[in-house]
Amino acid sequence: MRAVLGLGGNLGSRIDYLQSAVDALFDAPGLTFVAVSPVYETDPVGGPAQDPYLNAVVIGETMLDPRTLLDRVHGIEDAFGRTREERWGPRTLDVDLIMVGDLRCDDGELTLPHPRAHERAFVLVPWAAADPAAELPGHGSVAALLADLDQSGVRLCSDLSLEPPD
Ligand code: PH2
Ligand code: MG
Ligand code: MG
Repeated sequence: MRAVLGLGGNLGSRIDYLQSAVDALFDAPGLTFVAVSPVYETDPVGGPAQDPYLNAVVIGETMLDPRTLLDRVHGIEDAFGRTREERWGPRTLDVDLIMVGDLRCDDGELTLPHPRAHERAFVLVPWAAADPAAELPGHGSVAALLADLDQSGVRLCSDLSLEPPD
């Protein structure tokens, strides 16, 4: 199954947190690297007044249960100093499961596909850059979703990039 993960952070050395997340995500069996997007600086969406984010998307192939992936994601967020802080507030590192194949689930702990991905330019712009043919289950093509979204808060950082995992 194709697994798409969104990466974001707006505290500390933002690019280093994102690179650490890419490395750690693929550092255990069961998730194989496919692609990583360019890096974007983005205006914060929701929450209190806060600094701009860096956002990117990373794509893998997996046979893992999404709950196993979610445990891995939480372990990585914890390892990089994230506490369960204010909803939509500032954070060093946020890793979100955007989709895992065509799986649907909604059990309070995990919702797939991500319930707000279809309206978030800071997810869809990097995703489309990494995979121009991307489809979001239940919502159609990412390129078509983007055609209806304001992308003015999402700026390509041509001086920054993420390496494939080591
Ligand atoms: N994440 C949030 C809330 N707001 N805004 C931007 N630009 N980027 C994010 O990753 C982000 C956000 C909660 O996860
Ligand atoms: Mg998030
Ligand atoms: Mg999150």
